[in-house]
Amino acid sequence: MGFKVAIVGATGNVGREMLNILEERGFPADEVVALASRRSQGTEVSYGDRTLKVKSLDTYDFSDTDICLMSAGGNVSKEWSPKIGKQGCIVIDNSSAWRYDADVPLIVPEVNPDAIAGYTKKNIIANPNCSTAQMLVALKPLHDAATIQRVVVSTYQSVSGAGKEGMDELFTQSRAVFVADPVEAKKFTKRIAFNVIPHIDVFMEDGFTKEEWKMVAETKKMLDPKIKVTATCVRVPVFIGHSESVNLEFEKPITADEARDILRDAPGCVVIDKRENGGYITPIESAGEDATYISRIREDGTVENGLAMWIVSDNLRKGAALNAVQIAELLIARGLITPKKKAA
Ligand code: 11C
Repeated sequence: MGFKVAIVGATGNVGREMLNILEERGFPADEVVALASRRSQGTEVSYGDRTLKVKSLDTYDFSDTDICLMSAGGNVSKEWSPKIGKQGCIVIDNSSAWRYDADVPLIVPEVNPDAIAGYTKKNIIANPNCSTAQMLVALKPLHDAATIQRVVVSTYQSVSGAGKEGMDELFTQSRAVFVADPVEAKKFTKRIAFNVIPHIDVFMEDGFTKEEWKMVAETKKMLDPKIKVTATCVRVPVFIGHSESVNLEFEKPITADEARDILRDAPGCVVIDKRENGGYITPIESAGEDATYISRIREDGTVENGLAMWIVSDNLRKGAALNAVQIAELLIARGLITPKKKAA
């Protein structure tokens, strides 16, 4: 007997990718239910070779559902995740609504799998921000080897991080530029086509943005509260795949060769690092892939025990949907969940 899984936000970029990934990985689901707001009720989404009709979240009863993968934004999650959790269904939430709650584990399975046991307080598990998830997949094995003290990261984030509207805006603006139509900015604060925007999410009082703050807070919660992190998050005209330029300062010496060897053996990591033309990853190549790619690993002599590197991953997969499905797989692997419906 398999699990009953609900996807909330099934019509969005991440919801659709969740359906793809459940199917691709042969997740042991007997039934998958696609849910969204009343507005999307009746819309069709694909789950492998099946077509699912989207049902309304408002009227759905979760009492016989085992796992809810939620990707419908913070407000929906704040309202619904506790109600769903109280019905005995474990919520794996992709929004930022619960990530910083001490009673909710924030999990990247390659980084802090043991923290998952804490989910029982609220029946909610949080999925990190895409930029943090991919960075920590690469940083965890290096931290274990030489103890990271400080991280300086600049991101190059694709428009799909801002949802389907973000992708549509890049497409529409690019077309408008080519046909000399007026270029309108709606989703982003400035034109994104043939431009970059150093602003993601809202501004905080200290001048950093919330996206930058998330990278700090989530690294501390999942990897090590002692690590100092400073981030600059930038939106770039790329459809899928977030890239990051990362400078690390370690407590102990570590060479670029040692880091490369460690990352080659690390779960979820693929090293592509030839010091020649094209010997590195770009976001286009990461789209549709599960790995976190690491390139341009080099010693940074401006600080003691410094390394610089380039980290790229598909933000909709490892940054969101894949990580959520991996969390569900971790629950099963650790025997923390069994299907509510037993075989007849
Ligand atoms: C972006 N990282 O690229 C954001 C999207 O906190 O889950 C995900 C926001 C979040 O715009």
